[in-house]
Amino acid sequence: MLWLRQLAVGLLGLSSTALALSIPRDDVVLRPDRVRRQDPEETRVPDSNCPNTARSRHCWRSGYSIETDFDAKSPPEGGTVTYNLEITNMTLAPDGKERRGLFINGQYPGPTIFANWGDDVIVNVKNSMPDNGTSIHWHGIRQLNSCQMDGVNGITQCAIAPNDTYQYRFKATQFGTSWYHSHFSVQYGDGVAGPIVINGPATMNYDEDLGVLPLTDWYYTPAFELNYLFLTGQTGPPLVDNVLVNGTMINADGGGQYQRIRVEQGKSYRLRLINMSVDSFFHVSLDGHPFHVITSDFVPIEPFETQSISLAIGQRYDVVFTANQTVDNYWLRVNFATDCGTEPAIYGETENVVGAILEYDGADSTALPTSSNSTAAETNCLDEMDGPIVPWVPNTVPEDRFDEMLEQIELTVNLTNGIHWLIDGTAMDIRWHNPTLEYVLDGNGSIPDPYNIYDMNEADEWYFWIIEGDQASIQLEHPIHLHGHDFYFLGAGDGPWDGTKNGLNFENPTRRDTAVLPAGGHMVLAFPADNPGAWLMHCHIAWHVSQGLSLEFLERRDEIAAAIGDVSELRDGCQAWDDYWFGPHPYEQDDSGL
Ligand SMILES: *[C@@H]1O[C@H](CO)[C@@H](O)[C@H](O)[C@H]1NC(C)=O
Ligand SMILES: *[C@@H]1O[C@H](CO)[C@@H](O)[C@H](O)[C@H]1NC(C)=O
Ligand SMILES: *[C@@H]1O[C@H](CO)[C@@H](O)[C@H](O)[C@H]1NC(C)=O
Ligand SMILES: *[C@@H]1O[C@H](CO)[C@@H](O)[C@H](O)[C@H]1NC(C)=O
Ligand SMILES: *[C@@H]1O[C@H](CO)[C@@H](O)[C@H](O)[C@H]1NC(C)=O
Ligand SMILES: *[C@@H]1O[C@H](CO)[C@@H](O)[C@H](O)[C@H]1NC(C)=O
Ligand SMILES: *[C@@H]1O[C@H](CO)[C@@H](O)[C@H](O)[C@H]1NC(C)=O
Ligand SMILES: *[C@@H]1O[C@H](CO)[C@@H](O)[C@H](O)[C@H]1NC(C)=O
Ligand SMILES: *[C@@H]1O[C@H](CO)[C@@H](O)[C@H](O)[C@H]1NC(C)=O
Ligand SMILES: [Cu+2]
Repeated sequence: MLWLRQLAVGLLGLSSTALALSIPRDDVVLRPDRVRRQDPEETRVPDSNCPNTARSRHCWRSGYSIETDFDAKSPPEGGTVTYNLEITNMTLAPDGKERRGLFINGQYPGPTIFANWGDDVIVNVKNSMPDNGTSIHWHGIRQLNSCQMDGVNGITQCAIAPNDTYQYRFKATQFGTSWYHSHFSVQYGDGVAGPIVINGPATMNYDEDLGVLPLTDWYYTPAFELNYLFLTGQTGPPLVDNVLVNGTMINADGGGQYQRIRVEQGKSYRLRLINMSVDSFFHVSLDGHPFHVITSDFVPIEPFETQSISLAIGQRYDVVFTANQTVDNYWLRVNFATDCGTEPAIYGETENVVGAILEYDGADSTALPTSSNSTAAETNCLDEMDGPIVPWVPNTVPEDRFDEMLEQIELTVNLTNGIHWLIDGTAMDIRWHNPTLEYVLDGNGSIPDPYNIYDMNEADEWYFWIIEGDQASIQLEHPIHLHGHDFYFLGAGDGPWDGTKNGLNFENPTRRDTAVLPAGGHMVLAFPADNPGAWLMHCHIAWHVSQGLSLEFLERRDEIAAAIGDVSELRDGCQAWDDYWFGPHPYEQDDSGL
């Protein structure tokens, strides 16, 4: 009905633009009245025979729809999609300036992996780099009973040796937008990353899907070099040279080019924003076009409207907007969050806009936009605050388990001999040839202390975690990402937790896989032990995870072998890695390994 209201306003104002654009459309927002939320029975029944079209995006197919709780119910039977990714050491110039990097299939970002909800996804990853191992993590993919496919070297597999191929097989149990990236030290900062799109239903209608718009901070110096200087305390966090939007941007000397996103006046579009940064927060806005936000990470949410959206590293938001302005070019602005990072040097001194160009059909396709910002540039490094992030399919976290199942995790930093982040006193430090899963499969209980293991042994029990940063030393926000689960985000705040449940939300809290731990503050997370495996939780600032900021949840250790089944890929991969690592490798591990 929202659209009808807009139509009425347009007609009353007799605005010619509004008239021209008023395509009749039922229910732009599928369920604007939150009242229905009070009837959980009604809203939870999946539609049966309802095709997914531009006017019925909430449908999927028989028995599955946006109302399906994808954690509780198996996904629809799907097909199989196969991709081959080959990582090579080569030179590219995404913003017009050449740099050596480690790129997938000769491009940056790597190819987008497309699948449908319920599909089996097979990805063959070949390591054609002469001098590094690798492993590819599928960010946000739940990997239900397939922990050996999570792609974390030293935890779920050995690093993939040069010339070796690892075959990843997993099911797309959720739908939406995500990305994949290397988990071999800071390698993804050198280019080993790409988008993932899993088609499924949506909480709002739109005419067309524009696809992914990954945002990346870009350094002209290789990430391994920058990381070493920071790790050893010789420099602070490296300064960003540029920001790439969908793998392209202009540079300070005028070379390179903007991504142009072409739209037709009157149509509505879905755009998938992904923060693939190493160390940068962004705020994204589109001049003259407010966003309706429809997902956070892989979780569909009640749509809310905003002029600007904040993305921490690893986070994704899918937005819908309507091309209802006059035919022209408009800036899509990517503002750097200067509160927790330094703006790329070139943009401080010039008037260049960091972002991309929305180009209407019929507009001058060589001109730059002259549009002005619809909102002031935000500079904070906090999670999105402009709208309530309310999952579409409601869930309740059992408050009565809180007191018994609560565990506190203390984050501190040690600045003697370089920089090390400590989790309950220990910086993470894994070995690429001894993954946690191998210890588990071998029944070897002597997992080293710096693997930072937190056991979760009781099947389907809810576990509650308070992560608290030492106030004296930690003046930075950390985007915390969990593998193997979406967590329920019960709350966060400045300073230490006050020891009470006041202010914590147990009733349909935000559910996602990445959230921000405020500087020197705390956050409270919960999730049930419903996926046996070894699951990494880490800060997604690549430098920080390299400096030890991570831990592992070892979930239902005794059930893992039976749950995950075939581990031949893991075993063969470890054999190949051992041959390489105890043979010809030129470099040593000098960080946490992740
Ligand atoms: C364009 O659409 C947005 C919602 O997407 C709405 O807020 C705005 O009023 C519309 N503008 C016109 C001129 O119709
Ligand atoms: C990439 O090539 C450069 C230059 O030959 C070399 O120094 C570097 O070690 C290589 N990196 C990897 C990961 O193979
Ligand atoms: C990976 O390759 C980079 C060069 O591209 C090098 O600096 C680094 O030391 C290598 N790391 C390992 C452990 O091979
Ligand atoms: C990888 O294969 C190439 C070509 O066969 C060979 O030259 C190179 O030595 C191999 N690298 C390793 C580490 O085995
Ligand atoms: C991003 O780039 C890819 C590959 O070039 C392209 O298919 C896609 O449409 C682009 N995304 C947008 C939003 O323009
Ligand atoms: C990406 O995440 C980083 C760190 O969380 C954040 O500083 C940056 O602003 C984010 N980028 C965008 C486009 O949101
Ligand atoms: C545009 O951005 C500038 C600088 O952030 C700000 O002063 C101005 O108020 C913004 N315009 C609107 C309409 O918010
Ligand atoms: C900090 O690191 C130094 C050097 O590695 C070590 O001697 C010291 O015990 C550490 N302090 C803490 C509190 O862990
Ligand atoms: C268990 O792992 C440790 C560390 O890798 C190793 O030294 C030990 O031999 C292993 N024990 C068994 C029984 O395999
Ligand atoms: Cu961090």
